[in-house]
Amino acid sequence: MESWTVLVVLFAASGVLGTPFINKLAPGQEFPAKNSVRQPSNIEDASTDLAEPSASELATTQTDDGSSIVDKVDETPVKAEADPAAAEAAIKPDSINPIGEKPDKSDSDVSANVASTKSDSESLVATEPEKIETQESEAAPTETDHVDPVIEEEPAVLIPKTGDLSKNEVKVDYSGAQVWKISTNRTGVRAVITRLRRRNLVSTWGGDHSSADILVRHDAIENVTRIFKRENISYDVIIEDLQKRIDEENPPLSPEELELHDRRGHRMTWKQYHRLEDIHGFMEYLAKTYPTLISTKSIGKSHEGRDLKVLRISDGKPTNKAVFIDGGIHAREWISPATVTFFINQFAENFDEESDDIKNTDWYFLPVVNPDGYEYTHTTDRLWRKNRKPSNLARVCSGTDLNRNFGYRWGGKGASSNPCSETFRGRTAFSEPESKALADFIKSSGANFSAYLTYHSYGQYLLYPWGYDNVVPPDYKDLDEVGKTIAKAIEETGGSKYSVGSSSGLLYPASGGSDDWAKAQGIKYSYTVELSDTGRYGFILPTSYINPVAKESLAGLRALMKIIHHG
Ligand code: 0X9
Ligand code: ZN
Repeated sequence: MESWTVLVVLFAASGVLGTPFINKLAPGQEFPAKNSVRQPSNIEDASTDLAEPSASELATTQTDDGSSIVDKVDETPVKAEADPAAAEAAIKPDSINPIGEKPDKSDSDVSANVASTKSDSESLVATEPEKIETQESEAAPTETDHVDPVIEEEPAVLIPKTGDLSKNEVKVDYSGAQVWKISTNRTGVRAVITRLRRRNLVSTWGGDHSSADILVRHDAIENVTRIFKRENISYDVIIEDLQKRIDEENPPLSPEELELHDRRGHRMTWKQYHRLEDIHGFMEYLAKTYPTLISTKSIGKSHEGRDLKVLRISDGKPTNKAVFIDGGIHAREWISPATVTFFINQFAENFDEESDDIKNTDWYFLPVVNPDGYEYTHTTDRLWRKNRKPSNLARVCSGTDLNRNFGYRWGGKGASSNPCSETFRGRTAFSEPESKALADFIKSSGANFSAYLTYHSYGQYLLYPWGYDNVVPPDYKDLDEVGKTIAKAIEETGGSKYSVGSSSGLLYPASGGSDDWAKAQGIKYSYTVELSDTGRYGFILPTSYINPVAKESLAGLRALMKIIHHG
């Protein structure tokens, strides 16, 4: 009998005697819920009961180039969290924020830290009291029209984006659309991009505090080129024809290869971006094949009724650490579920040979947080980001950005109240079944998570909280140091270079993210990992990148686990 199997048997036996953390799973059983996560009492109450905008909230404004757009005058007050018992002590980083740009008018109070110090969470207790501001939570940010450097708040212009129009599900065609990289260091450049986006001529892909990647619609190229010329804005075309890239991105496997994989019991290959069915089939296969080690559980359903499937790997030792990893919050970031399933495969198929750091951990994986959006990117619109729940507002636009819907500082900067926006925050905190299920699971699982890792793309960043504003938690030095260790481990595999920093400082303020929420629950190592690349392919990363990206990410994960187990 293999040694880990002996261990499992031993611990399973101890379970009969009532040890609380044992792995009591019979073959095929789902893993049990546990009940000991420290839970700030009313995080959910952070939800805001926003009234739908009335006609009087809509006003017509003029754009600079004379055209008329309909702007929503968003003065709807956002109720602050009543009393976030998980309240963070926030520190203004003195060296972390590289944003040199003068913020938008509504952002002028960025430096006025919003923080409260009521905390029942050890890890959130301030270590440097002199730097902590103790403003009460009632003073949480109320502005909703913040313009951030990359993904900016948009007015409620009810212009449906691609994917909203096609109720008959015709595949969205990106022929002739281009992706441009623009340096945004010069004053005024972002304002121009914002105007173009409001008119739906371009949309935001990525970027950081000094550059923006934008998608320019085919029929807008002439117009946008003219405007950029007039404004003296230079740019690089990084993708000439987006549809061509999309067509080449995910070639089907040969029938022989398919047959080979089918016989193995599941269809996952990491040579392809797979449909949800293959991903879930793979998870079920592992649970069936390794019933004493692996189990799956549907922690809820998506809006369209798909399972939110978590896979747990655990040999059931009571001394194990616990780690939660998710992927696919944003539908179009295909490299994320591919990477998370790669981790699962590595640990599941080689558990015996794995290091103690891996074996002494209870692993929880949710590779596709947004299954409706993910499927939609396969069937209809490759570049869909949000979930697929229709907005109540005239049902014109669909989808909430799940990474703006989590109930910590929900409704603040960088999260839109416009259902047509790519960063729509949802009607209330946790209004979406997917984000709610994830949070409910973390709260109720009983696992004492040491780390929460959420995989996104792109940009090659290791981001730690806070995302909601340009402040950092009291232990940010730990997060920064560990982030740098992870980045070093990735680079040392001959891999990519990752930048490390707080997400608000390195990218842009964006509230309602899952990482902030996890941190506010007291999970010490909460990171958003923005996988490759840095913009050459962006979201349309060829399948040949799956293996190298996932392998280097695994090296980073191992480095984190070493710290979690040995300090
Ligand atoms: O904007 C996001 O949600 C993430 N970037 S992405 O390009 N994948 O969309 C960054 C999230 C960082 N975390 C928070 N702002 N809380
Ligand atoms: Zn993302």
